Amino acid sequence: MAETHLQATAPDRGFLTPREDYSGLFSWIFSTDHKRIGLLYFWSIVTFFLTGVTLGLLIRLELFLPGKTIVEAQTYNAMFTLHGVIMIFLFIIPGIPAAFGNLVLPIQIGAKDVAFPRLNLLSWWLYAIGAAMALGSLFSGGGAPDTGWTFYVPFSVQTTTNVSLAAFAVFILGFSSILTGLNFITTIHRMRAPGMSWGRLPLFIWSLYATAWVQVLATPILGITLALVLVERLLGTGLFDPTRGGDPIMFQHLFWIYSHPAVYIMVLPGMGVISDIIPVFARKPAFGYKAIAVSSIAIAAAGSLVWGHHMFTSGMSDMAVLVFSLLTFVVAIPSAVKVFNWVATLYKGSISLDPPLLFALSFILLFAIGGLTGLVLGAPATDVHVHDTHFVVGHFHYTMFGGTGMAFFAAMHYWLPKIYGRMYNKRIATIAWGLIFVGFNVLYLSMKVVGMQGMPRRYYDYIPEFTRLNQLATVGSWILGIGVFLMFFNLIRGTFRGQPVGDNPWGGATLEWTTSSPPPTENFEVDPVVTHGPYDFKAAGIL
Ligand code: HEM
Ligand SMILES: [Cu+2]
Repeated sequence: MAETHLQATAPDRGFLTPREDYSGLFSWIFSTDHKRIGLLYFWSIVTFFLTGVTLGLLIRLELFLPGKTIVEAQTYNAMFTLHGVIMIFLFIIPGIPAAFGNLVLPIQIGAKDVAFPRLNLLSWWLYAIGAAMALGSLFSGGGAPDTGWTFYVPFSVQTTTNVSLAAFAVFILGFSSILTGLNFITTIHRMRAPGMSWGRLPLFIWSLYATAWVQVLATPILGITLALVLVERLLGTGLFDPTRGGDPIMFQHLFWIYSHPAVYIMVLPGMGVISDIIPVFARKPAFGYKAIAVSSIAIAAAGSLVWGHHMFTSGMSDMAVLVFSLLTFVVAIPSAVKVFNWVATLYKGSISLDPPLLFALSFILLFAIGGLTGLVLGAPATDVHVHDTHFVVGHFHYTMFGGTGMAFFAAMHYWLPKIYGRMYNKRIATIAWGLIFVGFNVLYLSMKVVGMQGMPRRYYDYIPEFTRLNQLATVGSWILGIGVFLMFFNLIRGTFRGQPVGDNPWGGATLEWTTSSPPPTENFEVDPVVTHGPYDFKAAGIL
């Protein structure tokens, strides 16, 4: 179907055409156009993601055999710390909201830009500065941080490595996240086009809205917590030191009060992407629009109350363990509501298996596996067995990479043709998807099994009995790695040389498909008036 919409001539370059006030690089890093800022985010996030992937491949290479394979233990500790910090704070948290939220949110609601364009640019600058500091922590001070991305005390206070700079970097990155959230909340409230009622918001916008509230309310807690670690390191305040009346468990509470909700900052926008993509490729209105929209808010609210499930083995009262476990299971309900509604949307749909849908379907399957293994961790009795093993590493890669990562890939295959006006090679995209899907499961399923057998995480070495499964995982990481690099190669080639596409290559009914590809600087030639819902293909004249 899509090919029939392709146009023969090269696209008008829209907002990508350099403007007069600045030229070259400056026309990007000083731009207040939300689409340019979105692309700045996108390409910087992709760069960090590929760096993180390379580190992941190196971690797996070291674990190919017991004992030393390629690096010393201290280097290994630095590698998984940097891998975690990059993947969490530089890729998965800002990934979808900052890159794709900026690219499409204003267009989807019919606005010319976000509410505070300069603040938006500041957010990106803070992201870039924070990222530079995080990378700088490798080469300065007492050497690369070795605490893992969670910065647990007392180790993070005692280690002589450069934790202070890394913690400060995360503090700065938090500001970036908060400013993006504030901008989106205001934009969604104040800038919708005539006719764009709350009941007509695309589900991606609903998910960004729920996410933005978590960003604004929860991120300051992380900032304060890491600032306290910094103060403790510099001044020895003793807040977390029991010999001075402090409490290391308090750090864990504070850290997870942010970092569990952060899981929803990561995954809700991903769910929004999936909710937008499935109706388009099933050529059916979203089943249960209201339930999907409300479940985003329910997940954000309930998900903010479950942080204690990270601390079942840290020493909490039995009553606290019981309550946190129960609440954890409650979050499964709105998550399942979404999955059921996606599947119901696909049911009897006229399905085209284009690359965005392939990634969306992988999201559903892999995220479901991640969620179900999450219940194993949410039940205290089974958590005691697998806590801090590779089972946990398998679980969170299934949710974060299998979930949000796949949604990020789905989003870029869905929206980049709109932004650049050109299409990548769909066959190569499908092959890359296949490699990613197979490699992913070989890698992380092996980790889960070896974790259940008792292999702890964050360990440099292991007993010979675990060798087979570790080798299998490492081979999986190669397949996955090849798939990832092939995917980006194809995408980059497509943005420069791909076939020009028309305004609406997929046949979507949301507003971004009514403007040209690439969109003009102010998004629409004629201010849009919204007359139908986001998945009403009939009213949009597409079906
Ligand atoms: C090719 C891709 C990847 C590979 C091969 C890989 C591999 C690994 C391995 C082996 C570990 C375990 C280290 C340990 O606990 O001993 C790990 C940890 C981790 N990974 Fe990945 N990973 C990949 C992608 C990702 C992605 C996309 C994300 C985020 C969405 C991610 C987030 C994390 C985090 C947060 C940790 C924990 C680090 C820590 O314990 O401090 N990884 N990864
Ligand atoms: Cu959690």
